Amino acid sequence: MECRICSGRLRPFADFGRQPVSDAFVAPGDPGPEFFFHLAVGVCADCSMVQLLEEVPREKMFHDGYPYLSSGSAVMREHFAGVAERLLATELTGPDPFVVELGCNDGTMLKTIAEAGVRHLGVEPSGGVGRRAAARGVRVREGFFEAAAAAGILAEDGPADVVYAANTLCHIPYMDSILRGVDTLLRPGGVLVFEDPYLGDIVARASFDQIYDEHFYFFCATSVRAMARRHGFELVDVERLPVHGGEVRYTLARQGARTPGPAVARLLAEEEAARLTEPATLRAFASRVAANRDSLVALLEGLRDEGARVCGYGATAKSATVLNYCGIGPDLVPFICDTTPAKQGRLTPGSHIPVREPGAFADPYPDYALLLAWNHAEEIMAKETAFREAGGTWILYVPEVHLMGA
Ligand code: JHZ
Ligand code: SAH
Ligand code: ZN
Repeated sequence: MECRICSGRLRPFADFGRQPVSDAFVAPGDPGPEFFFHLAVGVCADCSMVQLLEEVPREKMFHDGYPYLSSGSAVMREHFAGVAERLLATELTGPDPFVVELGCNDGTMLKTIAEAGVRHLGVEPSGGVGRRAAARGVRVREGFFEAAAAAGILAEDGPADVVYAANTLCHIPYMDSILRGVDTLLRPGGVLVFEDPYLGDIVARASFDQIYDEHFYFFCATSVRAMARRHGFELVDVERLPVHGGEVRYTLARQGARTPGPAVARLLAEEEAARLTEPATLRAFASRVAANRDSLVALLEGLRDEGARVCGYGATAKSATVLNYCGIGPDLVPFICDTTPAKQGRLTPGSHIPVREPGAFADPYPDYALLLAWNHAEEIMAKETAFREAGGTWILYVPEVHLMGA
C-alpha cells in the first residue's frame, strides 16, 4: 500500500471492517444492493499523512442526491458567516477581488460574500446542494474541482485571491491534481485556506467516527506542511477551531511569498512532543476505540434487555462508522431523528435504522438518546432541555461512553 501523497510506505493502524457509503441513505424503493468497501487507516512512514487504505469512487459519494446540508446547524451558519467576514476583511481587500470555494455545498459561507457584492465562485459536484446555493444568489460551477477545472476557471474569471475549502480537501484523494489546480488558479500572492478535522483532536478524543469514506485524509500541521512543500507551497498559518469536534484551519501561500506565523512552529512542536503521527500513538488510539465500542454495545444491549426506550439523534455521516463497526441495528436503536429532508423516511446505510423527522423525538421522549451528532452537543442540548427535564438521558461515546441525565 502506497501513500496517496508521496508514494511512501503506509503502516495500517486501525480497521473498521466492511462499511457502506456513509451518506447513502436507503430509500424504500431502492433496488440495491448497497455498495460496501473496507474501511481501514494507515500512516505514511515518509510524509506522516494519515489516510484511508481504500478509496471509494467519488461519484458513489458526491452526486445529485448528496443529502448533507451545511446549513443544518445554527453554530455552523454563524461559523461560516464569520469565515466570510474575515476573508472580506483580510484577504479580499484589493481592487475587484475574487474568491473560489471548493465544496460550497448549499452556499452557507458564500452567501455572505455574494451579499457583499464580491466576485466569487463555488465549485460543487453535488448538484442538489449546489442548486440550493444558486437559489441563495451564489454563483456555482457544477463539477469536481481538479487541475483541469482550475484551468477552465482561470480562463473564464482570471486568477483568484483566495481558494477556500471547509471539510472538503480532506475528502479528496487526488491531492496532486488539486494542488496543481490551486497553483494554476491563485494569483502570485494568493492563499489557499482550508479547515478540516484535526488528527490531534481525533486521537485525543478517540473520535473514531471521523473515519468514514468521505474523510480520506486526517490532516495535522506535520503532514500538511510536507504536502504543501511538494507543490511549492508553504504552511504559513494554523488556527485551531472548536467546530465539528476539533478542526484546524491551514493557510498555504507560495514558498517565499509570506513568512510563517508563530502558530505554525508551536503546533508542529506540540505534535512532535505528543508523537502524534508515530505508529505506537496511533495503535494506542485504535485500542481505545475498540474498548469504547465494547462498552457502547454492552450499554445498549443492557438497555434493550431492561426494556428502555432508546433513539438516535442526528443521522450523521459519522454515525455510519459507529453503527456498522459496533453492529448496532434497529433492535438496539429503533429510529434516529434528523432535520435533513433528504435523510428522512430512509434507512441508515448498512445498519438499516429508520430516519424520522425531528418531531419524532418528543413523541413521546425516549428514556435514552444516543447523540450521534455529538459535535453539535452544545447546540442540541440547549434546544432540547425539555428532554432531560422529562427524565431523559443522553448517551455519548466521545471521548468515552458516558451518560448525561437530569
Ligand atoms: P454533522 C458531514 O458529516 C459530511 P456529518 C462531511 N463529510 C463532513 O465532513 C461534515 O458533514 C462537515 C442533523 N441535526 O454536521 C443534521 C439534527 O437533526 O455532524 C445532520 O444530518 N438536529 C461533509 O453528517 C446531522 O444532524 C440538529 O439540531 O457527520 C449533523 O451532521 C442539528 C444541529 C443537526 O456532519
Ligand atoms: N463546505 C461545506 C460542505 C462540506 S461537504 C461545509 O463545511 O459544511 C463536502 C462537499 O465537498 C460536498 O458538498 C461535496 O459535493 C464536495 N466535494 C467533493 N469533492 C469535491 C471536489 N473535488 N471539488 C469540489 N467539491 C467537492
Ligand atoms: Zn507519504
